[in-house]
Amino acid sequence: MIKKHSLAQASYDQSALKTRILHIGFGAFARAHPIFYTDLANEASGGDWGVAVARSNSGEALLSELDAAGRFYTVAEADDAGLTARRVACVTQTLHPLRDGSDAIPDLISGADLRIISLTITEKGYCLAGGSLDLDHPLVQHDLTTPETPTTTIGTIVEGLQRRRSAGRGGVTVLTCDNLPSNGVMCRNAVLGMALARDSGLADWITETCRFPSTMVDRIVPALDSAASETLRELLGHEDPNGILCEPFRQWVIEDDFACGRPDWAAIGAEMVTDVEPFEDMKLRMLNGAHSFLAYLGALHGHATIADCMADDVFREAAYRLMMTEQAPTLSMPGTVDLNDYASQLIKRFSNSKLHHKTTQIAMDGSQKLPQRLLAPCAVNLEQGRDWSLTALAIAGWARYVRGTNETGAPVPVQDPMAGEFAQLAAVQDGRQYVESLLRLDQIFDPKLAAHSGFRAGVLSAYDRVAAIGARSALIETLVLRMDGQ
Ligand code: CS2
Repeated sequence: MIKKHSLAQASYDQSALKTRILHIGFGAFARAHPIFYTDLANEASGGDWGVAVARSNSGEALLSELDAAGRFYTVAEADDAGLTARRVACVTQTLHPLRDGSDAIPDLISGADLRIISLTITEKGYCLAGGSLDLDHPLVQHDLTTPETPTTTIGTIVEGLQRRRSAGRGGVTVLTCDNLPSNGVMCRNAVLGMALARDSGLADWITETCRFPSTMVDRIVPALDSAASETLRELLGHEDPNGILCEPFRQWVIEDDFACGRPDWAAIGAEMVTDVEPFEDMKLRMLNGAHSFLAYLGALHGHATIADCMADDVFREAAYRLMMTEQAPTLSMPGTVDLNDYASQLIKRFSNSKLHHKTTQIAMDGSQKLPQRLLAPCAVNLEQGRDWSLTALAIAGWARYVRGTNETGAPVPVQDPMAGEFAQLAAVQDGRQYVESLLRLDQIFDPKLAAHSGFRAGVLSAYDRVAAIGARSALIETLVLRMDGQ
């Protein structure tokens, strides 16, 4: 039974909106964050900001279901105080290349109404290698050979911008909402890398007319599970396959650099700033870093969700210590930000028992996440002679997790672009040899860091402890050693 709840409806007219934003990647996070902000901004400040939503790989049927529901879906915010829900009304159109043809998205990009292309395509969607577009990536090569039928999001955007330029229109803003460091720069590098490989005139036009602001996006939005679907059904009286259940907290820090306007997101709490980087690093290290730490070590121990980890004193204390002693000291924040408050707030958010945020969901794509979440702060700590023993356990936990089983021997899902490589190594190696092989994967480990003798020794010994006594005992051992050393 839902304890206390409310359900709000938009008071603006959906049919009066224009398709000013194309959002690619209509997954759980997008529905509860950037699109939700646009709905609230329309409500607060008016405007005609409609959003066309697109998916590229899976989810074709979900988009058709959204059309059938009048393009309304529900965002429900849940915590112990109850449930507050809103029907989002700003979606004007849905697009899927398999359903609508490969011209649909590029043609929409070339249209006169469009102002912004926003993205939630996950880290791997940018096809980057070392901060530039990976020109050896098979899908990138495909998009360079047959640019009119692109398969990657980056290829689709570049093809759309090419058509826009040919139509004599101005540039747009490409707004990344993914958890990459300097995400605007990374997104720009990917788009310009593809454009340059096609036509330097196109690359120059994009440089002159388009903008790529960086953003820090934050809201915990687990994939919809059956319990969340049931809560929505109870609330609405019918199914909402595109509905989502998330935490009440939301934050969006945006570099205010747009080519041709934006919704009034500031009116409903977005922070428009000139430099997003400190906020991105804070969130990537303290929130996402702690998430990955809990995901690998928690899943190995048998904790199914982040809230389960928080209900375990050892994991909760270790996550807080990781944030405050190994991540916060690597940040330089504006004076108004109190990192201790931030860490305490994160522990509270992680403890929300209404969210069933699976450790195995967060464990996905570790090869794309480890560098910015755990390895970058680790390199700072090594350089500054600071303790990084909890980070070592997180890296060791990842190494142990990608072998594909937890501590009871039960299988855990290893979903990662490098899963094949991990499986090959795990089949024939373990211990020192296995860890050394992982550290040689330079798509994950910067060779300078991997060659650091202190780093190698720390990760090796953490791996030994996790393998020998298990994740939870290894955490206790590390926390006790620290207290002894104080
Ligand atoms: C999580 C993020 O799945 C993950 O890797 O760490 O999705 C996290 O929940 C969001 O970034 C929170 O804003």
